[in-house]
Amino acid sequence: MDNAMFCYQCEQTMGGKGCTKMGVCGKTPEVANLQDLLIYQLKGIACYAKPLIDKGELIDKTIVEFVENSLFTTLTNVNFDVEVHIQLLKDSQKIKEALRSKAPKGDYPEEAKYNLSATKQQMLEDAVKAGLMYDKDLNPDIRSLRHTILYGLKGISAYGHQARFINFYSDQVDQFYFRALEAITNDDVGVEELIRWTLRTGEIALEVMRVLDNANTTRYSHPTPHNVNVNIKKGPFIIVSGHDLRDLEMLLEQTDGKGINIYTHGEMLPSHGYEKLKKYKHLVGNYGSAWQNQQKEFDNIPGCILMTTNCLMKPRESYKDRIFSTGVVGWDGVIHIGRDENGYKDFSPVIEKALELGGFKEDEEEKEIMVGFAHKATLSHADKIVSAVKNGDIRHFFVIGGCDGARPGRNYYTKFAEQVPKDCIILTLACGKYRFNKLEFGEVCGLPRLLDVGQCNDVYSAVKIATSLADAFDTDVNSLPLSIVLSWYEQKAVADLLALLSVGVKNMYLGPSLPAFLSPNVLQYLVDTFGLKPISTPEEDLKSCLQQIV
Ligand code: SF4
Ligand code: SF3
Repeated sequence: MDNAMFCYQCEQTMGGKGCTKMGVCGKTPEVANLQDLLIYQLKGIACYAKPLIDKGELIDKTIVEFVENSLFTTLTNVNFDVEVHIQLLKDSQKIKEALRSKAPKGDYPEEAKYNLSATKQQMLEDAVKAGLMYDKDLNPDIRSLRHTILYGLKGISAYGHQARFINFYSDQVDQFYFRALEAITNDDVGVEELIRWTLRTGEIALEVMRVLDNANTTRYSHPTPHNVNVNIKKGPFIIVSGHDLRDLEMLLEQTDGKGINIYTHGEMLPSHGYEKLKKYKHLVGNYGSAWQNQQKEFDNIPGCILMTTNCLMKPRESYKDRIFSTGVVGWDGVIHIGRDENGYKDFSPVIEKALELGGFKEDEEEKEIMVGFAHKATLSHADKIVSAVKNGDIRHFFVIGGCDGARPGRNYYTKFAEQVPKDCIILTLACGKYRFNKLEFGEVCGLPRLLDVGQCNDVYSAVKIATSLADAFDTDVNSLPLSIVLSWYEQKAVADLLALLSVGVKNMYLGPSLPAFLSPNVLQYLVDTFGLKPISTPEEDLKSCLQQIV
């Protein structure tokens, strides 16, 4: 077995084409190939589930959960642990056999008929035929659309997983996993149908974000503006990264009164806006910046880190003994905190380690940034915003958001935000905000010029804000004085982009580079239909946004 692999699902893919020897993210060929085989198995499962769904059967939620978690496991920077993948593959075979025995007899694709081999070595040999590029003769546009849908599904699974953890889900989303996986396996589904499936993936992405918004706001109440200290405080601490608010809540409960400070990191920053999380006094602030700086920021720190969803990078030896994973996240040799059948997690190992490490020795002077401008908080100012736009006091809105990443070209987003004129408002979301969220933007018409809408899943909030403003102006989203400038890195951003396209948003800017999995024709379709533009320079793009006809 050689060490070949092929993965091009994220923005940092090698040479802008594909990782073939080792993932830039640290994914080994072994894990990459097992992930290919796992997706192959999920497709097989979907082929048996689809006719059952067509007959009106509801697929068992344990199977839905398995498919959702498996998709999420293969998302960039989530799980690098070989054993986890082997176990998922074994479980997939059991599920496949159970569905096969229930499904109507017929001619099913190879993905369905395949039976998992017994050993890891054999699995890796079988994985060759599950490779993304295995069928050399496949029409490149079909391949591109199939992969776009697959990556959109991975993003959806991340949000679905988060919502399901607090018992919120949607049957529509749950069925879509199977329907879409079947559609991208079915050779009878051609380019035009796949385009429809791609847009449908966007609709479902928006739906799962709506479910997650409902889950988070029901459980933790609607975010409200809140100042967050971004400097450190004396004492033992735990840094919580990722997106999962329930993990943070459990950790806050378990550390209450123990003299441990909790800091958010990366995408956990917006959690400070939720009433039922910010009530904990030991949620003291936000540490560091976006995911790609973690190896430097976690180096030798005298405290613990908990990674709840993504984005995990290869832990350095200097902190491998104090970083913990939970949920679907994993790395060989990193302690994983599991859950019991009720979803309860015991974070004692993290807490004990944090106390043992002792924490920071000194307080730093406080520096605050503001979060908490999700749809409810922002739209509570709708009247003011509408009249300020009508009076010409607010000229334009910019949504600058998405994933952060390591490429030097990403300072485009900092420069863009810096150059936004003073009579314009910036809405931001996801970890791309760390490119500029510690800069001073001041106010316009009594509102902060930088409004932090939330995590990447809060694209739902941005859509809600935009559509409500469009209603107030009696127009459509594309006629608002609003421009969207996206940065992408992993597959949740693919789901976000498809969600925005599915509601008809046009003329978005996308960077820092375009996805390698878009074929020239598929890209052209997106340009022609949606006016999607690659970013150029902040000056040029800003100029053309402001020239946009209102
Ligand atoms: Fe490469 Fe990204 Fe795939 Fe990792 S996830 S192997 S960096 S394309
Ligand atoms: Fe960031 Fe991974 Fe995508 Fe949720 S945490 S946006 S990159």
